[in-house]
Amino acid sequence: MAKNKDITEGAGLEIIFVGRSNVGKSSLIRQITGRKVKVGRRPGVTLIPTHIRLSDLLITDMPGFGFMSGIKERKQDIVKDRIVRYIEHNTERIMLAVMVVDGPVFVEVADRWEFRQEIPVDIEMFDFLRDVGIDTVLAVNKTDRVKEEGLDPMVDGITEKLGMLPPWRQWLDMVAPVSAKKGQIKPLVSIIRQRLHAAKRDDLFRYF
Ligand SMILES: Nc1nc2c(ncn2[C@@H]2O[C@H](COP(=O)(O)OP(=O)(O)OP(=O)(O)O)[C@@H](O)[C@H]2O)c(=O)[nH]1
Ligand SMILES: [Mg+2]
Repeated sequence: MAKNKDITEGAGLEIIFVGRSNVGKSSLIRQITGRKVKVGRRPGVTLIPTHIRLSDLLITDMPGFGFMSGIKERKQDIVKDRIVRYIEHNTERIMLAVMVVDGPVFVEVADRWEFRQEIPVDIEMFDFLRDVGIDTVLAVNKTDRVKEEGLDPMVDGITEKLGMLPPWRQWLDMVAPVSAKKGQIKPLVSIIRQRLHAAKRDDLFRYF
């Protein structure tokens, strides 16, 4: 834990990965940076953000929120509160948030929450990030699980839930369909590079 504290020292920029448990945040970070983020033995039990340091840039893997089997509801609230507090505390240096969703199941899960008249936790997080003024990108992961012709309708359904009118391709600068499993991560890497370029940090391209 002390190690984690050290690694953040002097970091001026940060990219955070947020999303429900099991959507593929850690897998994506690994694909993008070629570095493995430390993971706990059991998924969903890690309560603290984990970091990779690339020069003065931090890549942060947030604990997953939402349903986690075997984890009490109260603990889930603690996770959500910690994430919100972490973001509020570090807003200044967070240049980008990547919200990762499990593409093939997102709409179904969101519908279930809405049926119970609850706001899906990832939609709540997406709105929160934008409210605090953090540039937020949506990574629609696990696209390897849909047929090619099913991709556009799937992404349209997801973006619509997040308040972006279809067709989703008009949001190419903030929506990236990816497959961490297949290593198909180009759209997300392009967006990250574009943001780094805008921040005059082309020097960091060598890490991506
Ligand atoms: N089919 C498919 N499976 C994936 C993909 N990305 C990740 N997975 C699988 O999804 C599971 C969860 O991946 P993780 O990277 O651990 O997910 P996470 O979001 O970091 O999960 P937490 O740390 O629990 O919040 C693993 O079994 C991965 O192999 C993908 O693009 N396609
Ligand atoms: Mg993880």
